[in-house]
Amino acid sequence: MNCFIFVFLVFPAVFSEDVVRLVKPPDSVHEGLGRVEVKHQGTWGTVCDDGWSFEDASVVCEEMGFVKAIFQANRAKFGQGTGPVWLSKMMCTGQEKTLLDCPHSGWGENSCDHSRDAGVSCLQQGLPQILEVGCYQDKSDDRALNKLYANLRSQIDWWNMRSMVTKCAERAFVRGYKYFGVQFYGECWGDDRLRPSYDKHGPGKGCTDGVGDEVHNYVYRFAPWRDLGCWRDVGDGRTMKLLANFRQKIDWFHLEKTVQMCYEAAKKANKKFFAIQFFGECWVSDTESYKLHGPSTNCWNGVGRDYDNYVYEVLW
Ligand SMILES: [Ca+2]
Repeated sequence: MNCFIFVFLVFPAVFSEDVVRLVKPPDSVHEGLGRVEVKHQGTWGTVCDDGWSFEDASVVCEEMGFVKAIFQANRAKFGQGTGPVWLSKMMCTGQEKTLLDCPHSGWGENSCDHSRDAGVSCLQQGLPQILEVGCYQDKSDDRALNKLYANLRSQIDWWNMRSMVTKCAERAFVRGYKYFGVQFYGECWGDDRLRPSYDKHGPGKGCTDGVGDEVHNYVYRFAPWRDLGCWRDVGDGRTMKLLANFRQKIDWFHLEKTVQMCYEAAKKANKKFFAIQFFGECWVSDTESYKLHGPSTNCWNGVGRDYDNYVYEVLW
């Protein structure tokens, strides 16, 4: 009896609480993208794209636990919802804890319909390291990378063109692309093949500041490893196994080349983790044994010193 009364009294309060959710389009394989919906007076409804800005999208992405917003979506890009269009003219500063803390035109106070439902695309996790591949020619009738996955030409920052690389990278990453190119200063070209033929028309000279011109892609790829940081090792009872020694090949101006060589050796040996110690030694393990003696602060950028492992995980 008591229990029945408890349920009866408490649940209406829970149901009437305002909350926010993301509704994925049915064909989407990614998390962190969808139509924004809010529940008010127990009924789910949508948000109008009138005044829908990057700051508004940022608040939604952060309250949903994602790293950051990639872009705000207008015009029901992620599908039309049903029920009331609850909110419009959102005016978040980007600092709010939830979309519900942002000023707006009033609950249900708008003349929008669902063709203007707002959405967001969020970055789920930090980007892997972005490696430069180089500048390559493209042809409009035979594309080197097969998909124009974002056209950001209206958002080019001409004083900071390299910022386009990050914008294209975020959008490539959520699509699962391993390679992408920045063309015509603001076009993001990608490819769903594991090893696309980005070089089919040969290298070119039409790139500046990390981006390509009308007929060039500045091509990038995501590093096939994840950075796991610096860990202490001891001379007696090693935490990993020495697989290869690249100390004779160290390029002191490009230590990332050692990371690349060790990655390739680890991949060939079918090892899950690899580490650079003493600037040029390549150590590997199948388990998280590298954690045994705890973290260290004694590494250089990406490589360990004499008794430290800078550890990476092989992703693919
Ligand atoms: Ca706004």
